[in-house]
Amino acid sequence: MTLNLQGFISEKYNKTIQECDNQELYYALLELSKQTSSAKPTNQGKKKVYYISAEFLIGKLLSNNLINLGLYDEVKAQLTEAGKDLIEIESMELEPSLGNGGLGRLAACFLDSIATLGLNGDGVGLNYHFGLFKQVFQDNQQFTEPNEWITDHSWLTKSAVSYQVPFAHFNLTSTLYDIDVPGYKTATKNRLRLFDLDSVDSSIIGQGIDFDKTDILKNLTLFLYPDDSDRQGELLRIFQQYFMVSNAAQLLIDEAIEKGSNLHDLADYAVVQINDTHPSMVIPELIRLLTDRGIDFDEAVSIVKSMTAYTNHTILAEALEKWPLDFLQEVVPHLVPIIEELDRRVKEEVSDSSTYIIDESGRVHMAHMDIHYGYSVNGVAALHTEILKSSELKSFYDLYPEKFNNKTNGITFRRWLMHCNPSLSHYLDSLLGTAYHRDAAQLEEFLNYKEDAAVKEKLESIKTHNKRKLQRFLNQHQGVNINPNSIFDIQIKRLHEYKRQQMNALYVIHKYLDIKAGNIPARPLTVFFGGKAAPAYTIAQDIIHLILCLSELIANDPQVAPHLQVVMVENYNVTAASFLIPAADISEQISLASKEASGTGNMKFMLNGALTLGTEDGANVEIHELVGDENIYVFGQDSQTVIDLYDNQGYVSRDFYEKDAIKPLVDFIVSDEVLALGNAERLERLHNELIVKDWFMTLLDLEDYIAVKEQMLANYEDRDSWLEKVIVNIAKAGFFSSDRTIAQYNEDIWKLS
Ligand code: 26Q
Repeated sequence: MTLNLQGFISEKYNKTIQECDNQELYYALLELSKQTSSAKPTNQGKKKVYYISAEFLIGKLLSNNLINLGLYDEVKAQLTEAGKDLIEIESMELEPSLGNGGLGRLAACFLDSIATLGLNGDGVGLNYHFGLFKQVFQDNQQFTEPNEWITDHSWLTKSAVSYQVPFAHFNLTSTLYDIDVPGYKTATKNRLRLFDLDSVDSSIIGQGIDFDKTDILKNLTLFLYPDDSDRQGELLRIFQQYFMVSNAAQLLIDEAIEKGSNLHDLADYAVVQINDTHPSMVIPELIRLLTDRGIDFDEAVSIVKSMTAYTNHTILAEALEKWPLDFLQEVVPHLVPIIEELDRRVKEEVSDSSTYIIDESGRVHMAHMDIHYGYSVNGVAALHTEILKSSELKSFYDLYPEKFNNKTNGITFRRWLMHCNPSLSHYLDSLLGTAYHRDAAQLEEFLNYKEDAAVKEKLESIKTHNKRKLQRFLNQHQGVNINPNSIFDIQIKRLHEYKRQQMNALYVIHKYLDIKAGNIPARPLTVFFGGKAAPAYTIAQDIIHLILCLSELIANDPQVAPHLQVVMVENYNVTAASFLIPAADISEQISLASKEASGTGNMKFMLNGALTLGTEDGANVEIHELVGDENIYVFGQDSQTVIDLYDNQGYVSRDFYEKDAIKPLVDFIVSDEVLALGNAERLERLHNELIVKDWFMTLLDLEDYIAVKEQMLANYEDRDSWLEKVIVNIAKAGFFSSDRTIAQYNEDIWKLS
């Protein structure tokens, strides 16, 4: 296709490209891209997958859509000719704030792959006006602000679709907005369907992200994961979840009828993938809608059983949702008799009370409903699925072994290579051709260059280029300056104790003290952190506080600052990730073994030529298997040891704390130097937590972590061997393409034609 960008711009603004500012050019490209994808038909296949998710962390769309529509190179060339820079233009776009972390980003990668594989499937979720909060740092602490992302010119297109959603005391009328999802060079397009409520009103937001949680008409789709530390917050989440799934269920029934379904055959037209437990109420809701339309209860149950599939993303008990039946009675009383009947049937058939839907305290276990009344249960990495089968969901595996399957996560290479790292992607194209764009396994051809000095030199210069790009980004966004000649060591992910950012902070303390003692490292090190902490998660806030205090302490210490820098990236999001990941040397994947279901950042780093420093957890295990011992840095206790320690209460953090190598590091958290910069209550709480509880066993792995990290830094100096490892990692990353993951979902679960 030949593109005449100037013609398009003239028609819109009656100006030359050169005369337009970046904002105007952004609007023009948004329109061009929307027009091009709206001209594409949707897939007309009979059966369709509905990927229902509370989160879709899609990131900015302009460049990605241009890439997928095959317009990127042309647009970039024509802009460059007029003296304009696409990166600058893209910075005009506000990042949609429709997700929180891994689960949401996975959903976004999956939409890209579903579209790219030409499968018939849409994402269904909510159109949160402010999404997840915006993180700002002040006084070395995290503060939260509303994150506005919807403007007059946006990717959303209002549709004519609208449904009535019944609640206890009122009905709500929804409005559906669509965002087109063009596949990579495909003839068809897919969609993200986001339901909203016209009456939502941001004027109820007060201080920070506070608002009246009882005013459902005004607050329903304001925020993702509103604070649920009180009863009103929990009720609001039930309102949100039911609004999402009732709309989704009505949509899929309508679309099936349109294509000729008589509802008895609904499962031939629709399959629902339930992304974690947030959309679980879709099961009773579908049963309700089918019985309302004249299908008897038994048949409705069997139809729903053959069309719903559940993905588990966590083994942390606190994340598995359990709603008190009273709460459901208060919000969605019409679902209660259905859930009770589903539970009665389980109790009639099954003797193991640990699998009941409603427990003896009257709480509804959403995952249990999914497993009994869906036909597939999948984990998101091989180890995770094995742990589900052997411990967390063992009683269910005993009942339904045939339902359990693994689908190791993946990432879309369009965003996480072609878009975020064009230098590397073009270089790979020049060496390997472009076949790997559609068949990522072909990246393995890159292994042939393992000993090629010219390739290594080029990889080195690409990395430096990406470090400079990150340097500019951080300078503009946060006013910090970083040293592109240092080693970039990066840990970016939501703040959670099991992810152990605190262990990395203890490493920083170790390094600081070591430099103070006169041990000057061979090369400067920059340690990057990024991630948001849930506002009600106090210890996670304390960890951010410690990192920010350390950052300040080190920056102000002339003896240490030339050799060590700590950067906590503010408001870490997809945009920041796309600058950080291509610049990384070391990928920190240091969760307590058994706790990280998969991780997907680990895959992005590997693809972009960083080496993993990680535990044998989640998909790290599969990375290790693929690249071999030589090309990854593994440390720490394995998952079985950790599971045994939990089972026999064998971990006593104080025993580790008392060790000579550990005590000074932990105590430094409450040293005079750090207390002078921070808040004593936060620092003392964190210090105490590590000594008396340390639920995620930071101190267990700390010494090994420090030793392996030091070894890694030493090995970095052998550039030839390091770059060989980099090549192996990139070459082996093909397995982690979400195209492979989605092909497996389709083959084993969805079975779309
Ligand atoms: C639950 C109850 C109440 C409030 C919130 C929640 C809640 C919210 C979000 C529970 C879980 C989440 C998100 C989980 C998540 O992102 N999990 C990650 O999923 C990735 C994709 O599979 C994995 O790679 C990560 O390992 C996993 O942590």
